[in-house]
Amino acid sequence: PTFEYAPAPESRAVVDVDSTYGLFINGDWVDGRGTAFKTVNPATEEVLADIHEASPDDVDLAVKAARTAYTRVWSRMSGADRGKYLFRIARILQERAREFAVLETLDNGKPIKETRDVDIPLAAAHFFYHAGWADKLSYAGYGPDPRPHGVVGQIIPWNFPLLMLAWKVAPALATGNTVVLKPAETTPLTALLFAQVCQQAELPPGVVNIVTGAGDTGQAIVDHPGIDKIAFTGSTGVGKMIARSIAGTRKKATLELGGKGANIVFDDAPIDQTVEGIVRGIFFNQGHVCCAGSRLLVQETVADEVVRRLQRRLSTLRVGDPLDKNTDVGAINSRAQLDRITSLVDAGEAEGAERWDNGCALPQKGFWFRPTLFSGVTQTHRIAQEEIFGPVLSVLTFRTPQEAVAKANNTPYGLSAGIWTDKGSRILWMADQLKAGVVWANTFNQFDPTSPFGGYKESGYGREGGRHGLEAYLKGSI
Ligand code: TXE
Repeated sequence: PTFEYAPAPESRAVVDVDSTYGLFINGDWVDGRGTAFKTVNPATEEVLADIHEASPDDVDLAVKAARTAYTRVWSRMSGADRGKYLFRIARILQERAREFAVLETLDNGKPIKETRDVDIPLAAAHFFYHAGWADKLSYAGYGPDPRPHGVVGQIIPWNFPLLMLAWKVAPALATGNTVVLKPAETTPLTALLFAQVCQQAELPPGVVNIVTGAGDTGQAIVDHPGIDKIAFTGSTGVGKMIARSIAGTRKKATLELGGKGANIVFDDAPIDQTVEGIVRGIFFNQGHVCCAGSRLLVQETVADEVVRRLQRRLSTLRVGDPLDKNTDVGAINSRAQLDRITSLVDAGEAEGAERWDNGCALPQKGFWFRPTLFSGVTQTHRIAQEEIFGPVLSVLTFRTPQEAVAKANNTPYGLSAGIWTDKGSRILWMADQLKAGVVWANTFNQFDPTSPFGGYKESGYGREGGRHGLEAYLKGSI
């Protein structure tokens, strides 16, 4: 079918979504032998396409193709030549950016202004950045002959489908590994479009293989004896299962798991800029962000003022058609995720926190949740401890920097934090004390391929991005 959207004449575009997609193995499309499933547009509940499921035998085929490509072609190629392919892929992503942005918005539900300005340009940037590394690994402290792991199994989530693919595929290829990648079952389309990009770039067959399916397909990748390393982004629960599955094997792993980031606001912070940062921290991408600032820790003296201004600002957020370029908050990615958000929000109310939402009208069809704020939250509330992964902010207060640090660190997670203050020395002290893989100062949710990203504690281990991210794809590392 052909999907048309026309929220405004100037943003009119057409994307063809094939009615059925197979698996991309050894440079070709093959039929999956599992049970086919459908991917839907979460904003309308319309079926976008039928997707083949990869059975364990299909995964085996993909791993074998990746192994052959690794031994015969990719690991023998010079870094400079590998880099040329990555540059080519990066340029094609830029050329086809509009097509990717529309498809991502259709399949994921996130606003087009985010796919247009963040997801797709950053995905291309990751390929450009890693293309530059491909012929410079020996100068980066990895010795004269840096050795890749071999075949890498990559399992990615649905919140940034193409971007998570780029975070995984670009460093793997730059360092000479080959890949079997599984996109999330609710957002497979841009990964499948990326397979076309691999063909267009004339990437040697088998270097990138894309298999679709849900947890069973993921588990088949994890368990396959031909896989040398797993790179996973997803829930802490599945991350733990993967760690258990590969324990005692030779397989390496990097795990990027959940988070419960604290956005810490001191009374000397510039208030307008801070309110914008808090909003960006939690309502960007409907809060489907592992490093979201889902807990606001605000100094008691300014707490009422900050909450008042936040409520005023949240009332201006435009929730609705993700393809409308003025939309700020799009659809929740799936019914299952909507149910998870709803049940945690209900728990917040039941435990005594005060719930407020912006009261906006929501579309009749699709999966939606109003921007929501909880005040009167205490540290033991579930909404202060568990990842909601939706547009919901929990507000807690503190008096001293020491108390802020103690509260910020008081969750099982350790992925992100933000500090808002005019005082440089306080930023340095806090950044040192916070158990978080990324700490932003007077900003939030800034991403760049040059910076390593990853967590502590139950947020996982290993880094992606920057020089540190390359290490995970070379022997001698985790
Ligand atoms: O995650 P899953 P779900 C968190 C967030 C969210 C919750 C549940 O809190 O509410 O997880 O989301 C594949 N072996 N995050 O259920 O199941 C699955 O097919 C191998 C945080 O969607 O972890 C998908 O490709 N793979 C997060 C990927 O794992 C398996 C992003 C993630 O899905 C598998 C997403 C198995 N046994 C959710 N079971 C982040 N860190 O950004 C599932 N998968």
